[in-house]
Amino acid sequence: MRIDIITIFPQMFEGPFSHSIVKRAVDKKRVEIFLHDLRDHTTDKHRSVDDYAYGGGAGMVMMIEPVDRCISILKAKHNYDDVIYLSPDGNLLNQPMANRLSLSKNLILLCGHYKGIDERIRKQLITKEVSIGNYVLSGGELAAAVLTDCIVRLLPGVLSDETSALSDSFQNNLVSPPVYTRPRNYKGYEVPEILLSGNDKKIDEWRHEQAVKRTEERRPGMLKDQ
Ligand code: 6GU
Repeated sequence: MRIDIITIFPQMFEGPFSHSIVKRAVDKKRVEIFLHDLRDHTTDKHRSVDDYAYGGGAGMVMMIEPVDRCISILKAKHNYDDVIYLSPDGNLLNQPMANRLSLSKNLILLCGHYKGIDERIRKQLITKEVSIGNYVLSGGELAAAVLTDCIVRLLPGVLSDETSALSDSFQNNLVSPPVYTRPRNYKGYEVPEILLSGNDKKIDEWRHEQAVKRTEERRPGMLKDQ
């Protein structure tokens, strides 16, 4: 997979993409991630990417021209499955959406800022709008990093069998059961006896029961999210 991210803060991605699973996926060539500084696609000497809103009001608006120029250059070289705009009013990201997006070959992610982006970008250039939750971030960068992580870990060969994405919370409409590691007794807090029994069948049953119980308690509406 190829992911092109258009942003005015390319450095914001250095941390999230140079560690852990995303780094491993890049190293194993399961994904190529390219960061594009929107300011490199401006034509004026101030390299401005935003301007005042027509009709007045507080807040600057991201201009269409640099975005269009950047996207056109990319589209001339690659076919994109989607051009995604990260926006708090987009479709809420969930696991089924991530699963679907992970089947893409090439994606463009556009990070917005300021009061928003010129509506013509959304109408003419964007094919999907994604939000990562009902709260407002300062810009689309952190959301794009979240979306990238969530997609990339699903790509074939990125996770090992033991950490397979199939056993993730949300993948079977169930959250994960509790897990424990050494020591067996920590300051009097014990590990459930069943996990020490060596009976794999019983352990699987227990884990499933716990997952169902937790899902009912914590995510009663989970089935409805699909
Ligand atoms: Cl995608 N962008 C911004 N700015 N805020 C958000 C978001 C995106 N998703 C949730 N909050």
